[in-house]
Amino acid sequence: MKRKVLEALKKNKDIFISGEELSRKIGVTRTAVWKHIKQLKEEGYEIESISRKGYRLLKEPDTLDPNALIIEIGSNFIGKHIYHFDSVDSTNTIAKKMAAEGAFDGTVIIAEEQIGGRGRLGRSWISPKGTGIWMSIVLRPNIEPTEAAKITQITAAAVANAIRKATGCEVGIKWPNDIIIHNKKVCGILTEMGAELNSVNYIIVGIGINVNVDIKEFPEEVKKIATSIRACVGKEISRKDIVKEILLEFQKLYLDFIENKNIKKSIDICKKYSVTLGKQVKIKNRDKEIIAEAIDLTEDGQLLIKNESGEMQTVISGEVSV
Ligand code: BT5
Repeated sequence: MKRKVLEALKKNKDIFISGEELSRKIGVTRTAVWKHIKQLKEEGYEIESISRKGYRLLKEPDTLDPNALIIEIGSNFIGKHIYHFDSVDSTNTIAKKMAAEGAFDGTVIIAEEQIGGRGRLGRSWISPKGTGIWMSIVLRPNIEPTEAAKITQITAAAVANAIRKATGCEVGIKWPNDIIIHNKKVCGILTEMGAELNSVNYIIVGIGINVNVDIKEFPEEVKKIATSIRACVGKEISRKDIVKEILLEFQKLYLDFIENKNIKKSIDICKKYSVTLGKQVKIKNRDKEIIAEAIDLTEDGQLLIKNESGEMQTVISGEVSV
């Protein structure tokens, strides 16, 4: 109901809409309308109310309010169900639990803060309150477990496109899971799955973005390698606008994969914005480290490299430094 009140206000942004009209449109009493308006105001929405004229939405807060997001993306799939938490351990952990309990394909989990945010291989991901995007998407694709890495490439392409669109910031993609600005990390992607030997039960794709995060507050070793969108643009940026673009872009690229059984569109974007290709790179994989030239991305998202003895080989994951 609150979503319907908000939707009506958003649709009539510059004009007043009377309590009577709202109650008729939504099918609730005028007292109920008043209560929802009061709640929206408490959540930070600036709503002007004038007797005999009604209500008018003046300003929306930059919270990641699922109601506002759902109205704006008008989603048919990714983000049809959005859960928003104040503070969590890790959105990926919550998403996994929800997926195991039957959450719908395309469910999105967002938190204002993570106190146990995770990177790959047990590393931690710093996720301060209210200034970043810490979110996970539950997916249930009918694919082989070996294809899961493709989801990381789809996500990298979607996030890069979305940040460029929403902020104008010229981000690059560092294979396989980093979005960077001037060689510093602004976003990391963590893809995890629940699977049998040859079938995927669910995939969780976690996205962490430093939007308005103050990097100065980070520990010394992360400060050196991290940046934020605010630092790139020079002003605070709406997290909601970026989330909206990511969900829309991701849906487009993911459905292309599901329907056409290839990730060509995503790979083209990853190549276009790649900061790795054509360069000498150092790739760390478990305890092995190789120096090689990054040549290309294969059609399924692996990195094609030419090693020091001139042999070509593909790498499915790893730590790349340019
Ligand atoms: C990643 O791992 O880059 C994946 C990060 C995924 C985070 C999202 S947030 C929502 C969802 N829920 C989670 O719990 N996780 C996902 P990796 O490539 O292993 O990089 C981790 C390294 O990045 C750390 O060891 C630090 O050096 C650095 N780091 C940590 N926090 C950072 C931050 N906020 N910004 C930039 N770099 C950071």
